[in-house]
Amino acid sequence: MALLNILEFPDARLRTIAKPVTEFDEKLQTVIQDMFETMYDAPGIGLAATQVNIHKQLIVMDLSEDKTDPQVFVNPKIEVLSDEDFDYEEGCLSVPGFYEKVSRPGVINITAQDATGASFTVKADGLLAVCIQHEMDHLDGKLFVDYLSNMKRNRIKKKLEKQHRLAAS
Ligand code: GNR
Ligand code: NI
Repeated sequence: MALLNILEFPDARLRTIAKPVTEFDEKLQTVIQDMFETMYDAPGIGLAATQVNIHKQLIVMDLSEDKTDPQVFVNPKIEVLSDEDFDYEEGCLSVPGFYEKVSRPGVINITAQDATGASFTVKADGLLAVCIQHEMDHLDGKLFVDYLSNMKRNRIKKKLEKQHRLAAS
């Protein structure tokens, strides 16, 4: 097991488009284990491989109160089921310390593969719908700050850049 380094905005590597997972091998199982360890340690409720500089379509998540419900989504696709948008105050381990309201489709179907490659479909609303869409954005090189005004995003960028400068010196 290993803790992985989480990239932070505005790191350009967070803009990389993830490629589909094709091999459901031992190496994939190790990456999944390391991603869970990193997510629980952070702590966070989800983690996309992009955030740990692995550019594969791979997401781990645990939305349970007691951290007993690990979920893996490989090569996820979503279908929007409702025109109704849902607003949620989002945060991100790659944008530490900042929370802003984001509006996303409220009800979706997720089709993905599990760690063994088996396909499944789940209907999602509420936090699960928010989280999977937030994580799938990471796989497309997108961050929740991209939904904010240029002014808000730039303010966050300057603050994090300053923090990174201080941490490096
Ligand atoms: O831990 C996280 N919490 C969170 C809260 C509201 C909306 C989305 C999230 S995901 C985030 C972890 C993360 O950055 N995943 O990419
Ligand atoms: Ni995130």
